[in-house]
Parts: sequence; C-alpha cells; structure tokens
Amino acid sequence: MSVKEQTYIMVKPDGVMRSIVGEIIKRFETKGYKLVALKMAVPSREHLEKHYEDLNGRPFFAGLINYMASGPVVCMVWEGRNVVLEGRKMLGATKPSESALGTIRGDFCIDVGRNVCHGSDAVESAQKEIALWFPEGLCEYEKPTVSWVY
Ligand code: RTP
Repeated sequence: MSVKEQTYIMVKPDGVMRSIVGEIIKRFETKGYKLVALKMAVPSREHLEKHYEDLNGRPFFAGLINYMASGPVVCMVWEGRNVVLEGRKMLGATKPSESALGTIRGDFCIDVGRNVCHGSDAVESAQKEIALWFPEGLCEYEKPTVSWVY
C-alpha cells in the first residue's frame, strides 16, 4: 500500500467538549502519520446526512445526526502507509464496550452514542469523505521526518 494513502479522521462534538482533540492528534502524530488537512466546523444536518448516508434507515440514524450536529467537530486528513486500516485500529471498535484499552475509544469513552471520533473504514470511503469535507483541497508539503518513519 502506498505511503500516500489518506484517511479522514474527525473528532466528534463530545471529543471537542471533553478536550481530547490534542490527545487524538498526538496519537496520529506520534505514530508517524502526516497531517495534510485540519479544520474546525459546525456541519449542517444535510452535510452530516450525506456523510452518514449509508446508515440512513438505521434506528439510531436520527440520534446520530442530532449528536453530530450538536457542536463543532475537528476534521483532519492523515496520510501514510496503511493509514485507513491502522487509523481504525487506533480508534478501536465502534462500541466502546468492545474497544481494546489503548485505543482512543477504549481509553476515552463508554457509550456508542458518544464515541468521540470517526475514521474512514476503507480507502474508497476515505476518498469520498475527504472530497465531502475538504472540497477546497489538502495541504501539499514534504515532511523531512518521513524517511525516519519508513
Ligand atoms: P464512525 O463512522 O463514526 O467512525 O463509526 P463506525 O464506522 O465505527 O460505525 P458505524 O456503524 O458506521 O456507525 C457510525 C456511528 O453511529 C453511531 N452508532 N450508534 N446506537 C447505536 O447502536 C449506534 N451504532 C452506531 C456511532 O457514533 C458510530 O460511530
């Protein structure tokens, strides 16, 4: 898998309110991934419905949109080898009761309805999500530390 693989990671409103934005960024930074986009936003319900369109019709969908629209989120794109799969591992299982300790969800939350962060589940969905959240494009730059990671 290419070093240029990218994933969309989003700190959800509960993660922002609980002041763990820096902790989540720190885990991706210290793992060795490269930050190529970062912003804070208060997404519209329409935008969130588009992001979660695959879940439309699930019993928790309305609650999920209410939760996600309840405050600002922090949107990021991280780049590096296998970052989609590795990012999901770093987040931990969707349900915090099943997330291993040491993962973000395993360490910082209890309830599936307040699970602090999102991460793309496949390369294809990452590309769709990056286009949805960053239509303005990403930040292109060379990072000299990369050769120390790979
Ligand atoms: P995410 O998209 O947020 O990274 O989560 P995921 O892929 O791990 O899980 P997914 O099945 O796509 O669910 C998206 C989000 O919906 C909420 N959820 N609530 N009440 C429930 O049973 C339930 N199930 C899912 C969670 O916030 C989950 O992250």
